[in-house]
Amino acid sequence: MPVDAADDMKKRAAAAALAAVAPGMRLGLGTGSTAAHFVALLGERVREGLDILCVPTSERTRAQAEALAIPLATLDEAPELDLTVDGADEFDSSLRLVKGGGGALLREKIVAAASRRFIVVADATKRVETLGAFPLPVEIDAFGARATRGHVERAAAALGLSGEVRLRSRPDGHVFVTDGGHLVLDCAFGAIPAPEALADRLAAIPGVVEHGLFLGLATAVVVAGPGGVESLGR
Ligand code: ABF
Repeated sequence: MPVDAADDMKKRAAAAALAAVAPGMRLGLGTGSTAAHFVALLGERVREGLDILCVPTSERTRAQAEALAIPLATLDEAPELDLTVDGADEFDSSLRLVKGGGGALLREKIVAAASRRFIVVADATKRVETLGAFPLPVEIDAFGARATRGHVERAAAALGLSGEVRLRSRPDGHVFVTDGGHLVLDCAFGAIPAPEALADRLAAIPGVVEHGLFLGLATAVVVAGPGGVESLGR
C-alpha cells in the first residue's frame, strides 16, 4: 500500500478517536505514527481552549506534546486516566493486540492498564485473523539478556512456536535501549493461536520485564480503511 495512503488512514483513525475526548479528561497519549497524528490533532484542540491533562507513554510523545503546549502530568500525579489512545502493530477480532514495534510497550501497557477506556487507532493493515505475523516484542532486562533469550525461546517451543528471536538494534547498529533502560527481543514466532498461554509463559520468565501481547486491555479499536472508518468495541 502506498505510504501516503496508509498515513491518510492513520490520520482518519486518529481524527475519529478525537470524538471520545471531553473537557476535563485525563488522557494517556500513545506512541507511534498513528498516535502522533492523534497528539497533533489534540494540540489543535488545546490551542482552541480544550482543558485536559495528559500522560505520555514515551519520551518522544512527551516531546511532541510539550512542543504543542499540551498539559502533561506523570502517571503518579494522575494515576486514574479516563482514556488512552494508542496505536498497535496488530489487532484481532477479540481486540487482542501486538504492540511494541515502537519500543514503548512497557509504559504503553502501564498507562493502558490505568485507563478506564483504551482506544486503539489503526490503519486497516493492522487487522489480522491471528496475531503473530508481526514479530512479538519482548522487553527484557539487560542483565543476563542471552540467558533470558534462551528462556523465551524455550517457553515458545513448549507451545509449539519457533522462529528467530533477535535482540533489537538501532539503525546505527548499536543495541536499542528503551526509555526505561531495557532491551527488546523481536520474536518471529509466526501465528500465535493461543496468545494468553504465551503471555502467561513469557510473564513468568525472570528477566522479562514485559511483552507485547496486550490482552483484555483495549476497549475499542478505531480502524480506517479505503472504505471509511470503523469502530470495534466501545
Ligand atoms: C505503538 O504504536 C507501538 O506499540 C506500536 O508498535 C506502534 C504502531 O505504530 P504505528 O502507529 O506507527 O503504525 O503504540
